[in-house]
Amino acid sequence: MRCARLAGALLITIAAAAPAGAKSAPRTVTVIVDKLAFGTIPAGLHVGDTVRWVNRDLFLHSATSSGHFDIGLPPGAQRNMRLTRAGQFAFICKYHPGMKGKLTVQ
Ligand SMILES: [Cu+2]
Repeated sequence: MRCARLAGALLITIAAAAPAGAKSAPRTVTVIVDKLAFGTIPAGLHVGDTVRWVNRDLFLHSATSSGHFDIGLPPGAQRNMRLTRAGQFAFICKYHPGMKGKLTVQ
C-alpha cells in the first residue's frame, strides 16, 4: 500500500518534469556582424532561444526589424535578444540598408 502511493507520487513528478510535446532546452546562437554584413543566421530557431549579436566590425550597426526589434551594435559590442514570438522577421542595419537578413522562428 505504502509502496503503491510512493510509485504514484513518482509518476506525477516525472510527468510534471517532462510535459507532452516538450521541446529541447532553449539555446543561444551567435550571429557575427563583420565587414558590413550579417553572418549566417542559424536555422531551427524556436521561441525561447536567444540570438547573440556580435559586432566585430569597426562601424556602428544595428539589427532592426520594423515593429519587432531594434538592437544597437556599437563596434565590438555584443547584445543578447530572446526570441519571444514565432514568425519570419526580415531585418536590416538601419545605418547600412544594404545589410539584410531574416530570422525564422518556430
Ligand atoms: Cu550597419
